[in-house]
Amino acid sequence: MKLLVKAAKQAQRTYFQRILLYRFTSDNSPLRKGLQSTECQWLCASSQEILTAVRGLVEFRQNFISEAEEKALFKELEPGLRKKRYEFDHWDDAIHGFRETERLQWGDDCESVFRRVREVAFPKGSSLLGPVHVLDLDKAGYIKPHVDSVKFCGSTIAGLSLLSDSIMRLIPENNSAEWLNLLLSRRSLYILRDDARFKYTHAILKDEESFFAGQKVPRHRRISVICRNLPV
Ligand SMILES: O=C(O)CCC(=O)C(=O)O
Repeated sequence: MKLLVKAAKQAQRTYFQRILLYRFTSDNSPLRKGLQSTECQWLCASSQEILTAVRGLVEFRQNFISEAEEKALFKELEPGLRKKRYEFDHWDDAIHGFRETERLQWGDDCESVFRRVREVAFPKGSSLLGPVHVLDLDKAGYIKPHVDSVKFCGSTIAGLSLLSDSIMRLIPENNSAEWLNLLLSRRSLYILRDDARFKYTHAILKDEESFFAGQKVPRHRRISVICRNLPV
């Protein structure tokens, strides 16, 4: 039985590792020191140029789901998540302090949320990756910079944030001196499209680094519910 559980876990890991292709940036990056930034309510960037470059490719919808919908999603997910342990020593150390699952079938309350996500985030008629990916980050968890695999995911990534605010950082792969910070508020939806998804790494910052425009954004346990389309 133990062996079966181990094999199933390994298979799930391999699946998600194929989805995520990791790229790392230096811890000494000047970005961490908060150089001049252009600020608005949910997007903060190192320069006007980079803001212009991602216009239309990074989208954010505050309060995309209601408190009742957040509760409904949590109620469906929590029993399954609770059975798993947070993993802090992943062999490739790419995600730290997480547990994850995927889900194909949802109750009616949740299904209506996904209908709305599909409507606003994905090009009409595009095929979505069947199961929705659910990532539960412990308060001490974080995701290092990576680009999702082009082999398994298409042009668009759309993520709902449950339980906590967090900071997502995007860095252009060809210029690690530039950056964008997205303030992903609880119950919001973010959408990364085309170049923002292919040419920028994205990361979820750890609590200690979680600042937006100079303000601390406490990172608690956070569940993200991520939809992707398939490559064409
Ligand atoms: O938790 C999130 O919203 C981001 C997840 C992520 O980086 C990914 O699945 O590629």
